[in-house]
Formats: sequence, structure tokens, C-alpha cells
Amino acid sequence: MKNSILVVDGMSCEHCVKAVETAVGALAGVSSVTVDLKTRTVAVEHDTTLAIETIKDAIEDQGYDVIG
Ligand SMILES: [Cu+2]
Repeated sequence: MKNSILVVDGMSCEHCVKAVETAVGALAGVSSVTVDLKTRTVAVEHDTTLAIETIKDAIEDQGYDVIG
């Protein structure tokens, strides 16, 4: 299990939080997703077999930018 923290630009409200949580949570190997609007971070607990790129893609598919 690994904990990855991504900085995401463009999230502004609860709708965004839900969209990101749902998209990332649907990926195989994800056990938890925590979005913090204030710090613009998405903390993901996931299996080491799940590549960080896959998580980034899922967030960017929702229309947000992963900047860190
Ligand atoms: Cu929003």
C-alpha cells in the first residue's frame, strides 16, 4: 500500500470533490481518496501496482489539472 499526494488545480466546490473522489475511487487498487479543497490536494491510498500516471489521468479526464 502506498500513499500518494497530488496537487490538483481547478477544484472549487463540493461537486469537484465528488467528481475526483468518484473517478479515482473507481480505479482498481484504490482503497481511499481524500480531497482537501483548501490545500488543493488529493491523497490517495493505493496498491503499488497502480501507477501514479493512471491516477493523474483519471483526475485530468474529469477536467482538472494535476500540477504536482
Ligand atoms: Cu466544483
